[in-house]
Amino acid sequence: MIELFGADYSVYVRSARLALAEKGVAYKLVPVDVFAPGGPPAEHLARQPFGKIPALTHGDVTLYETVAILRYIDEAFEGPPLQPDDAPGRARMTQVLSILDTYAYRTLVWDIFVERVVRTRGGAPADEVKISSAMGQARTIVSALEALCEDGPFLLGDRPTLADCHAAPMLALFWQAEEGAMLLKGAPKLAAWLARFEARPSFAATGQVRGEKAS
Ligand SMILES: N[C@@H](CCC(=O)N[C@@H](CS)C(=O)NCC(=O)O)C(=O)O
Repeated sequence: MIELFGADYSVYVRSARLALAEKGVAYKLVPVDVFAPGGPPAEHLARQPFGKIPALTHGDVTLYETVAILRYIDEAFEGPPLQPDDAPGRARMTQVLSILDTYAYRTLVWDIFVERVVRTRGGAPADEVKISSAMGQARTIVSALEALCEDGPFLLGDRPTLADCHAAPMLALFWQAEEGAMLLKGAPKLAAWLARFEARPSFAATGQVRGEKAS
């Protein structure tokens, strides 16, 4: 049995859950709250020394870092392949995963979604300077992903890949912010892909609690 350690509000945990759902692999989500007062629990730091979620165990295999987990899910289990067959396709998928990790998560989720949507839910004002400073990078991310987006129905063509699983949780949150909705209006292929992917059963089955902690 796979155990996935994390929280249902986490973007990165949702990426792994989407891959498991698309693959049709059963797993148990074991709650870990890395934002708990006092920090991540010691037993989680033994699995993930940086104190992030998710981590995964499967028999003797323990993994952390979401992209490694995504590849393991695809390669260790039966089910529809979630990586392209050819070298250019795999490289393109890796390029998208890298863009998401390196540029998109912090900017789209923390600097824009958390500031505009989560923080203001509690009545606090958004940090407008942080949001405006993130907009240049957000524009670049959206236009880069729009340029890489195939005609569909999936991000990289005719079947879902790990790129869909990793991109959808981040972009779905970003879309909830007015800045995200505005930038996605200028990226029609990406917006249409996101709407289609959000309608998939895997997306509904991995729904996040829209709480204070959404990240
Ligand atoms: N490089 C890590 C990043 C994971 C990550 O940042 N997860 C967030 C939740 S979505 C987290 O654990 N944040 C806790 C913190 O930053 O203290 C991965 O790929 O798994």
